Amino acid sequence: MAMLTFERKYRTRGGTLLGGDLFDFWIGPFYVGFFGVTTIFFALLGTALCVWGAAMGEGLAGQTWNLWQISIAPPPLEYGLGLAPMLEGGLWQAITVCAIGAFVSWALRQAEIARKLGMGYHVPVAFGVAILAYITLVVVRPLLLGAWGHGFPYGIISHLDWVSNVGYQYLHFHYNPAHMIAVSFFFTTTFALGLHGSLILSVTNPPKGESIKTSEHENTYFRDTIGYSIGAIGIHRLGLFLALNAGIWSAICIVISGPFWTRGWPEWWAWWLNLPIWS
Ligand code: 07D
Ligand code: U10
Repeated sequence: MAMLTFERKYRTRGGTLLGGDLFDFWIGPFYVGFFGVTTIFFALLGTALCVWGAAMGEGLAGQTWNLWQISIAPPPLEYGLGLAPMLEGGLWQAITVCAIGAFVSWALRQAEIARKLGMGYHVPVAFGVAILAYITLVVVRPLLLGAWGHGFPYGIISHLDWVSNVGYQYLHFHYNPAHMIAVSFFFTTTFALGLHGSLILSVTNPPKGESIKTSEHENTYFRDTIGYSIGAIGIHRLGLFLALNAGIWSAICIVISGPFWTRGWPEWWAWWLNLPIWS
């Protein structure tokens, strides 16, 4: 079915999660929906607050329009879990609300589109894991530590400084076992997509005059090379599994740093040296 014919066929009302027929229409190629409107609302408001903060001097070294230096900092730790004045972290709190509002709206819009198309919810679930990692950083961990000041600052260089500082607070973050697992999953994800992308291009993009190859070729290629092929649907299951675990273990690695482990991460491995088998 040609794309336009297909769109005409599926572009019917219904399947919305909230608001019924309200905003249940398309503008050009974009589905609007109730959550499309809330996405735009939160994204515009949050961006405007960032620009306002930059104008009011929330930079790394005072007022700046240098994109690298602009930074909206969370409140000082003294404010604990309370609301802070606008220019002392209140802005960061408002922007965090907008960011979560926009991300969650986006996920719900993905879910509505999936419902309209009669598809599974895999995409919004996957994006939900990214949102989970973000919320762990700026809501769950600060709540557990007792101050919004434990959130990371919204700036390009400043959030890198935060990662470095928080990392060294635990002496050597590479020794965080959950960080190890998260990193292993990130690397394995790129490995799997590298294999999959190259395999698909190698069979579907033949030189002029040659025919496209089949899934038999794909399976045989990997059986010949490593003795096993996971299959066409299998590689996508594996890819989703690896990618979701990368985000989940990232969230775990940061939420245990502080709330559940306060010493240096290298020290955590003392359990290994303390095993009775060595004595
Ligand atoms: C959080 C993103 C969610 C995104 C959402 C949507 C928009 C819209 C619009 C552009 C989870 C965003 C959308 C904004 C934009 C337009 C149009 C995804 C998230 C909702 N580390 N480390 C990680 C590595 C070290 C430290 C994670 C590697 C050092 C700390 C990952 C190395 C020390 C924290 C990771 C390394 C240290 C981390 C990040 C190597 C510092 C965290 C990925 C090779 C001295 C953070 C949950 C992530 C974390 C984190 C990788 C080194 C400290 C596993 C490869 C040793 C403090 N590190 N790290 O979270 O876990 O993805 O966050 O050395 O807080 Mg680390
Ligand atoms: C493609 C395709 C397509 C196909 C295809 C294929 C591409 C068209 C047609 C081809 C694809 C395939 C054949 C599949 C390819 C496979 C992959 C890409 C990889 C798959 C990988 C996985 C499934 C798993 C990946 C797992 C990961 C990333 C996590 C790994 C985690 C770790 C290594 C842990 C790291 C952390 C550590 C070490 C610290 C952790 C510490 C703790 C948890 C504490 C506890 C620790 C201990 C108890 C350790 C104690 C140690 C001990 C006991 C050691 C003992 C040692 C001894 C020697 C005895 O396109 O379609 O179809 O076919």
